[in-house]
Amino acid sequence: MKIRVYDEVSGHAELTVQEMAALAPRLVSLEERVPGVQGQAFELKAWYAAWQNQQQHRAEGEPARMTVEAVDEFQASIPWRELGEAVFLFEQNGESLSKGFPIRLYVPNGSSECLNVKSVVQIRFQYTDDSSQEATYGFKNQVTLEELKFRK
Ligand SMILES: Nc1nc2c(c(=O)[nH]1)N[C@H]1C(S)=C(S)[C@@H](COP(=O)(O)O)O[C@H]1N2
Ligand SMILES: [Mo]
Repeated sequence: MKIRVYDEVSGHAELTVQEMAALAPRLVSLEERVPGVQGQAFELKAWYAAWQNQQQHRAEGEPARMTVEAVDEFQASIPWRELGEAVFLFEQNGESLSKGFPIRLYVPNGSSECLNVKSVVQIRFQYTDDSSQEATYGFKNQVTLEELKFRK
């Protein structure tokens, strides 16, 4: 299963877990960031920098937000400033994830545990979005009862 990476400046790519992890300058033990949860992870921001370095067209500044989407269409859109300690978990006990495959985002000290998106298959780096907006999460295209009332 591949992970699609979209970048408003650099374009997009499809990477396997192994390809993603290989780009990371170093791996971290998840326990260091998320007490009680074991596994191998890589830091989002260091990964992003390494990935940008490979690109022909590089962004001039940092992204304003990152939006990730999962296999089950759960998604989270998170301001860059909230992602300082964010990591992607990709391996536990030397094996690919049994819960959260292919990779799982963890946002330590983020505004909500709900941002720890499992089974991420798409990552989007946005530069033009409003970074002052709060983080949001939930199922894509979920229609609230209130909205239904107004739909014809
Ligand atoms: N793909 C996916 N990731 C998800 C969710 C989900 O429904 N789908 N739920 C989120 C919410 S609301 C919470 S509180 C945490 C729960 O994490 P846990 O299953 O490890 O307890 O996962 C988050 N990640
Ligand atoms: Mo949640």
